[in-house]
This record gives sequence, C-alpha cells and structure tokens, in this order.
Amino acid sequence: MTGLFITLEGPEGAGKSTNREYLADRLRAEGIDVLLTREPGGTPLAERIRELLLAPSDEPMHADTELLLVFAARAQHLAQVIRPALARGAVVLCDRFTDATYAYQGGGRGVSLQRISTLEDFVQGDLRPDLTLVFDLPVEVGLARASARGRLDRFEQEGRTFFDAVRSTYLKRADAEPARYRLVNAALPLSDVQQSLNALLPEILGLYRG
Ligand code: T5A
Repeated sequence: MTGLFITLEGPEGAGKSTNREYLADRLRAEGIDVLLTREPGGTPLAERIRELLLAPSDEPMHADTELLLVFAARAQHLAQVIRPALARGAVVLCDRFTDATYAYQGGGRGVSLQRISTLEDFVQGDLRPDLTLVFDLPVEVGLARASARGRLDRFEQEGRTFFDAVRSTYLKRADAEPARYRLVNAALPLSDVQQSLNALLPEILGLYRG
C-alpha cells in the first residue's frame, strides 16, 4: 500500500500552516488517514536542526552549512516519519519540502541547482511529492503577515531581493512542471483560499484512490 505525498509551499506568511489544517480536516472527513508534518523538522532530532537553522546568530551560517543541515533534517524526517506513513497508506501533508530548498538555498542564497539536485537524489532516492500546492502571494503581503507575529527568524530577516528570488523560483518550478504543481492565490481572504482548496479536493481524492 502506498499513500499520497502532498507538499505545501510558498514564500513567508503565505498561509501554509493555516491551510494545511483545513485540508487535513477535509481529508479526514473522507475517512482518510492524514499525517500532518513540516520541514525543517517533523521529528525530535530534525526539530533540533530546525532550531539551528532558524535562530538568528552572530556567526554567519555558510550557505553550504545551511544546505547540508536542511538535507540532514530531511533524511531523518523521511526515515522516521514520511516513508513509514506513506508505506501504511496515509496522505502525508508536509509544510515545505525540497522545493523550499530550491527556492531558499537555490534562489535566495544562489547555491547551484546541480548541487541541490545531487543531494535530493542522495537523500530521497526517487521519492518526490505527488502533488505540490504553491501558496503564492506578493512578497510584501507575506512579510507583513509574518512580521505581525513578532520576532523575525533568521530567514525572515533577509531582504527584499532574497524573497523576490524565492518567489520567482517557486513560480518557475510550477511553470516547468504543471503536472505536479497547483498554484493557489494566497493573497485572497482566507475563505477564498479555502474555496480554492475545496476545488482541488476531487483531484486529490482521485490521486489517492487511484
Ligand atoms: N527553509 C525551509 C529553507 O530555507 N529551506 C528548506 O529546505 C526548508 C524546508 C521555515 C523556514 O525555513 C526555510 C523557509 C522558512 O523561512 P517557518 O516558520 O516554517 O520557517 O516559515 P514558514 O513556512 O514561512 O511559516 P510561516 O508561518 O511564516 O508561514 P505560513 O505557514 O505560510 O503562514 P501561516 O499559516 O502561519 O500564516 C501567517 C499569518 O497570516 C495569516 C495567519 O492567520 C497568520 O497570522 N493568514 C492570513 N491572513 C489573511 N488572509 C489570508 N488568506 C491568510 N492566510 C494566513
């Protein structure tokens, strides 16, 4: 039995966390086993790596260090949580995955895509998300939402150029592989975003039930 691997992506403050709960409720109402998780993180050890990645620090983190930490957390998360859940037939809803690495480390930091792709193959083998929902919104709207919560993490302290590159990387990837990506207009009021998710539900159920 194999489940369905769905990832939620997008720039800062796009509403992924808010909407993954909504989507999970809708799927559970269909009697489906849903696992909600996030990256970086998802296991106790991977959450410790997350703390290293997000905490502002006086010592600048080298881009390669950041890249390797992201994939170290992912290796743990895949082994402990994602692969077992897929093997038991669950729908895995993961808040960020390797598309975030392409967007933040690739687009934002300028790490070569080849290097990311090599680590992706090494850590994931041939596992890729079945479906990726990209919550897209103007950078300034997302940052305003994220900063309304108070203290900014290490990524949220980056400048406009960084976030423009993050957003455009997501859009380019979605454009290049339309079979896997669905764009959600995350700038709309929450009720409208949730209507978009409702519209995607038949497709998700179809993918799951084959
Ligand atoms: N990262 C991650 C990498 O660099 N490489 C990687 O490989 C991976 C996996 C994770 C950071 O790690 C980086 C990227 C990130 O910077 P995080 O805290 O998980 O850090 O960051 P985000 O995923 O961006 O989490 P956020 O909480 O900032 O954004 P969400 O989850 O998209 O947004 P959410 O749901 O928390 O909503 C934010 C606020 O907006 C409101 C919500 O109520 C909330 O207050 N909101 C809306 N308001 C109006 N209208 C709507 N439609 C709204 N939707 C939500």
